[in-house]
Amino acid sequence: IFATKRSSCCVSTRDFSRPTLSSISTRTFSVSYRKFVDFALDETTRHTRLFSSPLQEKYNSLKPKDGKGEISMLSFEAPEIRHLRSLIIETETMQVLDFTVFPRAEYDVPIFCANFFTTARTNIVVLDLNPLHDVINQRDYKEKYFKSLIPLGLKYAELFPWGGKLTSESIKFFSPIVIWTKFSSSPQKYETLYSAFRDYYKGWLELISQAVKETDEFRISQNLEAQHRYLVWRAEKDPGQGVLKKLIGETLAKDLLRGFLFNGVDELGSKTFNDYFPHYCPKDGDLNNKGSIVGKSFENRPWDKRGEFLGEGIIP
Ligand code: BLA
Repeated sequence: IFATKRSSCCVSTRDFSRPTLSSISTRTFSVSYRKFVDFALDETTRHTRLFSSPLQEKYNSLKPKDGKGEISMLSFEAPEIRHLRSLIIETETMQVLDFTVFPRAEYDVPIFCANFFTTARTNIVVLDLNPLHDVINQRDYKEKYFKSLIPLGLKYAELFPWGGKLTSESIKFFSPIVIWTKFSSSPQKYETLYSAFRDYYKGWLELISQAVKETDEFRISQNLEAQHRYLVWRAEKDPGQGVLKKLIGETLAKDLLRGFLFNGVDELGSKTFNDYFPHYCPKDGDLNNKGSIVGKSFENRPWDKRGEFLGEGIIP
């Protein structure tokens, strides 16, 4: 379907052709994130028409340098969705899901974000509807999208304790319902994570389904810039970069980040990392090798039960 009907075909639930997945060996992995992606795609087709993306042809599947395991990619578009993409890494030692959905610039709906890194022992998890605009100072934007979701966030905040200090800058990309957590691997936790993923994704689909398409050019350009800023942040600072470089080498990792995972970073705007995040301003000019100049903060969850931000020292 990807090769022959790419731009004209409306994908139904049964049409998903996954050449990359069928070629994976039958070895049992302790955890697989494939059913998460299956769920999301099926659920999306209940709400909108999903088309395979032109990126699918190039970004399909990759072998790690050591030949062990597989990296699988899927990529779609829809009338409201600029880019829905998933990356699954399955090796003998890790399972990774990076599943993100970027709405088109006519929508100020949050960006759906699921990043799960799993080894035999531990899990590093971010699950969120990343707000496109400021939810710390812009009450109207926060209420518009998150008021109805606060109870969902509270439910999972109990089940998934706060993961501890993180790059302070990241908190501005997170919402009051963010799940940021680390936990030891167990089947129960995996099932709870699957349940959280389903609930958050259904919540996001409700938002995008009900969203009103923006026609005001200025607002559209603001949405576009916010999307670009997000892409620039993640393409530069994603903590998964080190793992990707180890698996496939620096050149391929960079291409995967800029061309696939954060596609649009080189096309949707011309501002640079320093334009958007001047406070990083590394003295030696070496942005890539720096962690955060701002540092790590937020030992505890900085949102209260009403979704009010409790943190201090956030750069506006
Ligand atoms: C760690 N991943 C983290 C951390 C966060 C995120 C907050 C904690 C460390 C830190 O903050 O520096 C995720 N940060 C995010 C997300 C956003 C953000 C989603 O700002 C969105 C705005 N993680 C992946 C992938 C891999 C991965 C694809 O998403 C591997 C291929 C690995 N994440 C990974 C690893 C760590 C990590 C190994 C621990 C190492 C570290 O702390 O640098």
